[in-house]
Amino acid sequence: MKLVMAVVQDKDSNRLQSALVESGFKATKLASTGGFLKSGNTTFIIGVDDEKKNELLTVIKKNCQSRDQIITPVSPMGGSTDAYIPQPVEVEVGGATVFILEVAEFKQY
Ligand code: 2BA
Repeated sequence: MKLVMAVVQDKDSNRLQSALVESGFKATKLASTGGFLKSGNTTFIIGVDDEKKNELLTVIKKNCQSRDQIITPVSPMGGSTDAYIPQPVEVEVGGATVFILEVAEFKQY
């Protein structure tokens, strides 16, 4: 069994949640915050049998899209803050950042 942790954009989370239910995957949805952008994203934790892992990854890939996001850093990326004029920076936020872990044991009581 695997534990799949997928960090996705909030905009994709409802669509992905529905697709997971439709495809028969059990998932837990957590509100999370990206360390870099400091804005909300969504983390799904999904326990899945080994043979269903690839199907799950296909569902995640299909329902999450990457987008460009403009951010304005509040301080310069290193160096002095003297005469610092914030400049918007464009970053591409991925469709999904996925971690796949081996599950040692799984129990439900
Ligand atoms: P954030 O940390 O808010 O990052 C959003 C996007 O900003 C990233 O998209 C990346 O394009 C850019 N970025 C992140 N750190 C950067 C840095 N030090 N310098 C320049 N640009 C940077 P993604 O890579 O697609 O990541 C989307 C979200 O997935 C992240 O949100 C974070 O919540 C999570 N994530 C990504 N990699 C992770 C990792 N290795 N461990 C844990 N969470 C991760």
